[in-house]
Order: sequence, then structure tokens, then C-alpha cells
Amino acid sequence: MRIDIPNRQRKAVAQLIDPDKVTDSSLALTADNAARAKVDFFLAGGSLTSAPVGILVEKLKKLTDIPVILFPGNLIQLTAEADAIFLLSLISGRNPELLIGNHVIAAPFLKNVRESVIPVGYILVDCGGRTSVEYMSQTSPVPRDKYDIAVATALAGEMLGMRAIYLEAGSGAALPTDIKMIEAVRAEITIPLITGGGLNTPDKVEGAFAAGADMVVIGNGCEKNAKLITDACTIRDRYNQRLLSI
Ligand code: 1GP
Repeated sequence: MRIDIPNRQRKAVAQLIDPDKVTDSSLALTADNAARAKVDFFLAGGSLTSAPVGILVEKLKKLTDIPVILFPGNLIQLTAEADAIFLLSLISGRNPELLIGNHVIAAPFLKNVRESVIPVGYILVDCGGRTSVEYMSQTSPVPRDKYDIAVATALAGEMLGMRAIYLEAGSGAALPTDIKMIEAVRAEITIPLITGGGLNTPDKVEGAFAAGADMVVIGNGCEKNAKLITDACTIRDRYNQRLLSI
């Protein structure tokens, strides 16, 4: 199954599941809730995980038909079980391991599942505080109000052949990606735009969609409030109805 991230024609909601934050019973409830809300994708992964991501992916695939995308926080999370794999290049940073080093190590493994690999230009943006991804990646985020830097970075990612751009405020971010930054990047790139990090209320999800995000990723917010994913999907549906009528 080839997975495509929507691009302007419709909007999508992805729910991020961290294998360390679920039990079998909570996962069953999460999957059931996501299936009812018609979540578009599960993302599986995390910055630091002790539970195997491959097992989480297998469980999710048994529980629902929702496609599972691997969102690897590091090389030990690689698994061939997912429907798609985000091959993340941290293009906002200047850490060579996260731009090419890890990709070289992963390539002999990934060549066996190459149809499922989606190269993603991953742009870490300032969210008003330090996040795990910032510390773990040893990179600086794009300053919150430097829209031109975000745009130039996203354009570079597109021209390097990335199939999507991900504006990442960081898991549990105090503030999600600045709306004006989403608008500025959306106006310049032609590939799908994903954003996540700190989207913990329906208003913030609405703001990201309104600014032009094609897909939102929600993790922590759903762990604290299971209804958030349903609300996010309702907002998505409203946008999709509008897009259909254009
Ligand atoms: C993190 O963008 C995702 O990579 C989701 O972040 O957990 O804050 O929703 P949250």
C-alpha cells in the first residue's frame, strides 16, 4: 500500500503513539476511539523509547485498518512492519548525523521496503521552551518569528526532493508552530505541509488547518484528553467538506 500525505486537496489528522506511554488496554481504547473518529494515520515512535516500536506497530495494525506510519526518533526504532516510514532529515539543524549519517546506516535496511519510505524535511521550530527533540538532536530550532528562515529551509527541502515538510514544535511544546509561519511556508512550497507539537486544544488544531497545514499530528493532547482526537477529526471534516465544494 502506497501512502500519500494529502496536499491541498484535503486535510488529515495523524495520532502519534509513543510505545512507552501505552498499555495493551489503553491502546485498544485509543485504537477504537481513533477508528470511530476516522483518524487518517497513526504515527508510531518517540524521542526515547524502551518498548519496541515494531511491536506497537503490529498491535496497531491488528486493532484497526488505520495506516501506521513509522516516525522514528532514532535508528533503533526502525521496523519494516509499518505501512510507511518517515525518513526524516532534520533540515533546520546542522547535525550531520541527522542530515545524512543515520540515513546511510539505515539505507541497507530500508532498501527492502523502499516503496514505503517517505522522505520528510523535518524543521524544528521554537515553541517558547526547550523540548526533548531539541536536546536529543543537539540542534537549534528556527526562531519563532523568523518566517523567512522557515520558508527558505522548507523550499530547500522541497528542492532536495523531500515529499513533505514537517514543522515540528516538539512533543508537549508550550506553543504550537506559529500560525504566520505555517502560512508563510504553505504559500511557498508545493509539497504537503505537516505540523505538530503542542496542538492540545481544538482551537489550536483549527488554527493550524486554517493557516494551511495539510496534516496535523497530535500526541500528548490525546493522552490527556481522548476527545481531542474526535474534535480534531470533526474540524478536519468541516475543512474537507469545504474543499470538496470548491
Ligand atoms: C511530536 O509533533 C508531535 O513529534 C506531536 O506533539 O505530543 O505535543 O502533540 P505533541
